[in-house]
Amino acid sequence: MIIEGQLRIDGQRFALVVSRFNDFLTSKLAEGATDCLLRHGAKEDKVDQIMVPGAFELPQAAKMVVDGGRYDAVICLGAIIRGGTPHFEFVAAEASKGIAQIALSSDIPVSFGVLTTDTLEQAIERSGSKGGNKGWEAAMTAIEMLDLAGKLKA
Ligand code: INI
Repeated sequence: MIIEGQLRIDGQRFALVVSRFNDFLTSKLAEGATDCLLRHGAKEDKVDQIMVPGAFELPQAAKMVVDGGRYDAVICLGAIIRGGTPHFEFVAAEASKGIAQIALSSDIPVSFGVLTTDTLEQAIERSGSKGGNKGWEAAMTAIEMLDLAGKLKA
């Protein structure tokens, strides 16, 4: 028997945790994620956007969302672009490790829609142009994992 999540939403509440750093990209990721949720049946009043300063803050805010107990899934969105210093490595490592840690310790799905790219062009490609929209993909993942969690509990 294969058990897998379906792409359906049945009244659940979603939290998008969105980094304001590189806002012109993260707003596109948030648009993509919201579009995905609404087109799979989410109600607009059950999708909230929680803003944080940068990707480094995503794990802590995701933890606040999980601990608050008001949402059924969390979608973390950010854009980290390599610069001329090692700063990128630290922010990217902490954001990804932190989000993974929250995901593992949480009972609800926490998905990773954070761009980590070498160039601005690569980031633009992945936030709604030729490389798709990573926000849309992260929302899709949250929907599937939420449905899978329901099946494994039932
Ligand atoms: N935050 C990002 O979301 N993306 C970046 O590319 C980035 N860079 O390169 O500096 C970035 N830095 C800010 C960081 O996330 C924190 O907000 C800041 O360090 C305060 O804790």
